[in-house]
Amino acid sequence: MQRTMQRRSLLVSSAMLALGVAAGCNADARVRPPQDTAEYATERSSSAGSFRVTYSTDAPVPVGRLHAWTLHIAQIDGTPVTDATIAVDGDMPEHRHGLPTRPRVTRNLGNGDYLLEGVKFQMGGWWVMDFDITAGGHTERVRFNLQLKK
Ligand SMILES: [Cu+2]
Repeated sequence: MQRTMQRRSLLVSSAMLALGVAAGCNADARVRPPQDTAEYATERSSSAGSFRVTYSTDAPVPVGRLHAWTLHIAQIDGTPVTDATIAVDGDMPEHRHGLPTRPRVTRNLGNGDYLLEGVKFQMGGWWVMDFDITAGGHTERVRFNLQLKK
């Protein structure tokens, strides 16, 4: 009886290990990094096309160091969006983990510029940064892809 249970738990942990390895090896086609270089642009349109968002930060984007981003948010015609509320979330889809910090917009710099502080990427590889931007009574998401060198 005891022996059977031990064997069963061994099988379960082997299966879990195999799953973990598969995830780490990018075996899941749904989470492959985008191949199109346009997906890595620093200027992107939001999900429903209302906002055009640009970020600027240190170049190259640092790994393992706290740094800040400046976001510029405009309407499609270029008019700055000066009263946006911005939520941010960063993620490594292949690794199923997020950022080690909780970056947030700490200052409205005016003219559509916003200061994002507390960004830290703990490793190189493919990252996504999602911003949920609320202005004019609706919210749209913009996603930036980054390929960071270790
Ligand atoms: Cu990772």
